Amino acid sequence: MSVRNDFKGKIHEGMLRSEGRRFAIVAARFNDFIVDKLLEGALDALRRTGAADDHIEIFRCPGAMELPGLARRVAALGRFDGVICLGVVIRGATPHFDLVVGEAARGIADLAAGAGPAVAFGVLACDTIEQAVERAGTKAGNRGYDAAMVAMEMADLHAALDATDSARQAELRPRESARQVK
Ligand code: INI
Repeated sequence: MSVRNDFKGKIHEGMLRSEGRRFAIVAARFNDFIVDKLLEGALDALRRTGAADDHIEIFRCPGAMELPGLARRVAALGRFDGVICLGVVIRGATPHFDLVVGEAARGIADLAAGAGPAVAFGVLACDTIEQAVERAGTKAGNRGYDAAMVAMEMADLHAALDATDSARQAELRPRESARQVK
């Protein structure tokens, strides 16, 4: 059976569109020749789906370890519908690979699970530079592009959920005030 064809109830799913929405890209500078390719991919995805350049802001930090802290500050500004986090961590280059990747992933996931804007994780964790290059616009796609698509889908879903939530609140309000009058 195909759920899409057979299911008669409501399916909540974001659309891949970014027109009128505001996005922040938070990108580390470490391994910047690869991060810049992720950044290009993310910008390409946002522009192709309708986001205007003046609705996109880029924030840079030294390394992937700094991404969660900066992304949290940026999300708290309150003007973005989506925050896209980009970085590249390469095992060969650091004995504290697991620490850097783990902290970046945990911090960004914490933020994504909060009540703020949609947050996407576009951090490459690779054994070699070649693997990272493959995932940044060559053999294996572009994870920056993918992360931007995730951010816009989730931003669209957040907006739809906010709208149903406010409709529900508006529906409840007259009943609540009627109850208080009694
Ligand atoms: N940061 C990265 O983004 N990628 C790496 O591969 C990396 N290596 O190899 O160490 C890296 N380290 C820096 C780290 O993110 C912090 O900037 C640093 O520890 C200062 O807090």
